[in-house]
Amino acid sequence: MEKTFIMVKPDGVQRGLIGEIISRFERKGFRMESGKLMTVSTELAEKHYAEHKEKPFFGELVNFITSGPVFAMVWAGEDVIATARQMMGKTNPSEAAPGTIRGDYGLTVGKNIVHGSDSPESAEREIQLWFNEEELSSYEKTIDSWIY
Ligand code: IDP
Repeated sequence: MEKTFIMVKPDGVQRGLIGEIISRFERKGFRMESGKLMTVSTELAEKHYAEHKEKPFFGELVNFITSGPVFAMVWAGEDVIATARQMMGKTNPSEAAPGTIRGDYGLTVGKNIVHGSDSPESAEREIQLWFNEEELSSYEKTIDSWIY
């Protein structure tokens, strides 16, 4: 089963949206396999956003993601990577469609509530980066036969 890394960013945590975001993925039929509230170190933030190192907003991005706790998760399900990105909406909330997480709750690109891996390679890299072996679990739900 495909897996992806989803994170409620500090703005989403402060605004009380952890439950709402979990709920949307749960109701869709996806399965949470790991989840933790944590404060992000500068080192982890810089590794996570390494592809944006040269961008002018990199410093701001690292400062923001380390500014307060985040809720980090692994979600599993068929096509979860692409589907979760659809459910999150476009990076800039002003362009994200209503009904998406960013479209419903965000206003600016710097504070866009949620992160989700953008490819199978990123998902694998990010899951390894954010979770250690003991924190990763894989299980089945009896409801799965009604979803698939
Ligand atoms: P994604 O989160 O939708 O995958 P990316 O292009 O990978 O989008 O950018 C990572 C994060 O960097 C975005 O979620 C957003 O919070 C932030 N970001 C992207 N562009 C800008 C910008 O122009 N100014 C400030 N922050 C930005």
